[in-house]
Amino acid sequence: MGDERGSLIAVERSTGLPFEVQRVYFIFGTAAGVTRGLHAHRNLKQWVICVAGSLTLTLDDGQSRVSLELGRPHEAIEIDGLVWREMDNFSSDAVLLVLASRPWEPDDYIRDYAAFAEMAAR
Ligand code: T46
Repeated sequence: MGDERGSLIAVERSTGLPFEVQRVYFIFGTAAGVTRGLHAHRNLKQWVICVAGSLTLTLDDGQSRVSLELGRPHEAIEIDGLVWREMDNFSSDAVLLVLASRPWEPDDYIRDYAAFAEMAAR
């Protein structure tokens, strides 16, 4: 919804968001060379939107891995189900906006790749 003043992007159920948002967070100021994520979730749906800068998001469902170059604020990546995620190659101006279906629940994280792979194989 851009005009001569700049751009505005709205996200709501009617534009395709498939869950009720219970939490919003954003990631910025990540130093060069840092890898974030390195975990999966048991019960969480998320939309991730790179609203500024760029980064690489790698998703792994236990069968295959795909690396996505994020850098377009009008695109959202949905992460749903048992998916291992890693983020790296952050540009210094990168801002990642995340809309989440659940409050922050530390017990929902699976931080051990072998445990994740075993769960994903079931
Ligand atoms: C994910 C990827 C895309 C909170 O206190 N509340 C929150 O809602 C979150 C997300 C984090 N935190 C605390 C926990 C840690 O002390 O913030 C610190 C950094 O979190 P974390 O190391 O989990 O950040 P990332 O970038 O590795 O992962 C995050 C999300 O945690 C995760 O759910 O899918 O971004």
